[in-house]
Amino acid sequence: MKIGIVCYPTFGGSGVVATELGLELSKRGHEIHFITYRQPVRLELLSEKVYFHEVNVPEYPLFHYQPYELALSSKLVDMVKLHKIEVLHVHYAIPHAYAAFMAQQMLKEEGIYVPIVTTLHGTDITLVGSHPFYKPAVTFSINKSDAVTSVSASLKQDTERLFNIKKDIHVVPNFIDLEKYNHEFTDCQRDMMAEPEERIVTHVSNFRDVKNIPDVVEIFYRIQKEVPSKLMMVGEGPERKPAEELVEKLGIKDRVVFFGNSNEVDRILCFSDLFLLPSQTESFGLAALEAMASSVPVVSTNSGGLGEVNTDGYSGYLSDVGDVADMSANAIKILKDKNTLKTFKLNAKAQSQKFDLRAIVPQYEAIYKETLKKFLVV
Ligand code: GMT
Repeated sequence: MKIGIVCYPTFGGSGVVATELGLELSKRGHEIHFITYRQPVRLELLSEKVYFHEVNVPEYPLFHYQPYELALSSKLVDMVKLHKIEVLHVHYAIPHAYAAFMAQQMLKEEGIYVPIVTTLHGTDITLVGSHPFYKPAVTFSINKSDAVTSVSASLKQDTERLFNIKKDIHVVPNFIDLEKYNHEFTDCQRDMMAEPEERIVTHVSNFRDVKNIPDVVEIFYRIQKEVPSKLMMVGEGPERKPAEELVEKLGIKDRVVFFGNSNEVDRILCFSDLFLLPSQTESFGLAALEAMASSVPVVSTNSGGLGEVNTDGYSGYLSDVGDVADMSANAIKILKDKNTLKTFKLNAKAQSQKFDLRAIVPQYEAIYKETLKKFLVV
């Protein structure tokens, strides 16, 4: 099949899922066309089965806002025609589903029919999409998609609660390539980061408000009082600077490392003992899954789809949003005793196996096939 993938090419989870999906689909024999404004960060290798088409938005002084979705729709029309793309899979409703619908209508005028599969990732629904300024357009584009998927049952429920949806939403969870995590780094260079008796606590995100970054620092502050430990903060975003200030204020600067965005998250996870994810909301929590695949237990909130990924008392613990005391106590429980930590590490790894891409990617393939079949009959 020839599949066009539209996504955000940045470090965010939706772009990562879209890129990994495209790469795996190409290994399974499909021809993949990424159509976005920059080469996706995890897309290192282009091949005869993987193409990248850049969407350019020329600057024009009359426009206060440059019309990206217009440029994207036009690019989609051109690419579908040029490469005979059979299915468009758009990740993140705004503005991708909307732009894809416009492209579909333009192509229809020329007798070309291409179905749209839209994957909802979370913030496109819970934070941005439900805002009154966007809601009518998001509702419209979801209902006009030929198939809709969401990354958790919780996100499906949120979508149905917040929007007037007439489509059936298929739940297809985030996934990981477990083989990539079966690395046996002989040396994670752990000793560069911590003393042998210290535990390593890690947080990875885009440092936005929704991640509750001050809670990460506060939880760690309580942990390090009980268990000698270090905190690894990975990622970049608006909450990084306030977090650095808080770390300074709490007098724990020598115990915290801020890495910024990193392409070596797997190495950092390799030497980590615990992952913190105290988010206000999280449709799935890909970062938590990546941690578990590296045998790192997760202390998180129970918001959104996190309970579908992290099992309380097994792969980690779940607490109410903002309950820093409970999350700290849970973290200490895991870290304090060597045997308990070992058990949680094994459990975290076992839990991640439920989300192996070999089990999940065929679900998307089945959706493409089914959608194409229905679409061509109508
Ligand atoms: O986590 C983020 O803020 C980035 C965001 C995105 O859209 O790229 O991630 C969302 O999609 C991921 C992939 O499906 C999910 O694993 C994340 O849980 C989700 N983030 C939120 O719901 C806050």
